[in-house]
Amino acid sequence: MNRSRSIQAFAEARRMMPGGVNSPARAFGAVGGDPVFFRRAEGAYLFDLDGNRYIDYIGSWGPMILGHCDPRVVQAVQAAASRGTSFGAPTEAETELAALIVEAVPSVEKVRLVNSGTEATMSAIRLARGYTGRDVIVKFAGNYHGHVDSLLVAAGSSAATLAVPDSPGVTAGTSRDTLVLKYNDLSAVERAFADSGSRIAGVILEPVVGNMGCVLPLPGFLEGLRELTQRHGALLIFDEVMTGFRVAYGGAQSRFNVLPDLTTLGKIVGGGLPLGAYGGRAEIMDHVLPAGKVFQAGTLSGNPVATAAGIATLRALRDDPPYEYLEQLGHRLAQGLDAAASAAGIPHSIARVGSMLTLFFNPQAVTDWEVADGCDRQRFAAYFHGLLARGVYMPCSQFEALFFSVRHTPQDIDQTVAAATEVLQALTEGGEVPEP
Ligand code: KE4
Repeated sequence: MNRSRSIQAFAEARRMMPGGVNSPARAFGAVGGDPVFFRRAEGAYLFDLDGNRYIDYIGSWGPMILGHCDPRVVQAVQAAASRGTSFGAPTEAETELAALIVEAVPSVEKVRLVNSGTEATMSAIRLARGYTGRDVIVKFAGNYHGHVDSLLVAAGSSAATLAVPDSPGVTAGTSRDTLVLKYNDLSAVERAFADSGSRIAGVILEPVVGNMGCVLPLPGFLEGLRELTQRHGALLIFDEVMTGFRVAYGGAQSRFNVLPDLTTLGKIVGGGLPLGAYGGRAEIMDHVLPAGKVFQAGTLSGNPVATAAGIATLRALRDDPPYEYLEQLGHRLAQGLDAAASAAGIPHSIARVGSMLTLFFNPQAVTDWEVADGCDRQRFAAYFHGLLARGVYMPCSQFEALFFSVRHTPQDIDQTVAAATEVLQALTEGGEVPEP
């Protein structure tokens, strides 16, 4: 497959931007080679600078659940932009999007719109500390919550991929108030509360992890965290930036029926434009300035064009819920990949919730970062490139979940499984995957 224009573009990009990208997750750091540059996208497909078509399983790392260029979203964005791209003053669209979020997410009574998932989680932990008057935040290894200084400790996603769990520039003072525990290990959380419960402001987690690859909460884990935080007066924070509107219209909290005190959102809620949000019970959210004293602000927060994309996306998901269809596609893909890996005799495991899925090159079911870290990264890289050469664009890291959209078809899934079967077979036969 000729990708010469992407190679040229990457060389040019590297001269202008660190690593040639604006986010390390895109840099192919974990799989090697040059990232593909895209010119356009449509539905389930991406088209690169050389005109190659790919079935897209990244979906912009989650936002594109309706597929690329959904006409309802494009039309809403064009109309909003023609009325003005930013006022720095209140608009009714913000109230409308807030109302959609409040209606959809069971634990949210009030919400603040921001510009990214990172801003949402950064603000949520500041609010938890401001509301409780306590300092310590508990997080879990392999959970990624954006590039918030105090949470960039044993992070997942590209931090784990690039083996930089702690980043230079994050001071000891900043991470001193962060306690990192093992995901799915409730007894470790019980011990932490027994030791320092009166200092813990909040517990933040991905209720279904995407940033170790897809890792599910073990039965009782979410319920146990809810009970422990309640008992010790700490806030339970579900980082639903990835799972919000993905695993269910009401997010993981509605799928697992565990209600947190605060919820962070991003990705789908902005319909592919820069938008995040954090919300929770009104009596907590009313501590946020100007209603309360916890400072948080943003020039483009609630931006008219981004809110238009978010409103169009949530209305589409609310009025014609695609989750049953996504469940069927997810089952088909998981079955197909499992059969392909088994036929090739490749040790593996698969985890899936709805349209979030990961094929782990690890026979042990992945329940936490220690297990995830034992995956065969090299074999994953060869699998990734084998599929890429066959027009299938998987997440470029073992430690990311794949996503698909309502525009993917059973035929796309079958084409993906056929390519994976060929690649995995070649991997066991000689380790080299021939160009198609
Ligand atoms: P953003 O600041 O990237 O919008 O959101 C940060 C974030 C917060 N919480 C969760 C659970 C997330 O998954 C993310 C961002 N996810 C990564 C991919 N796993 C974004 C990709 C990237 O960094 O380029």
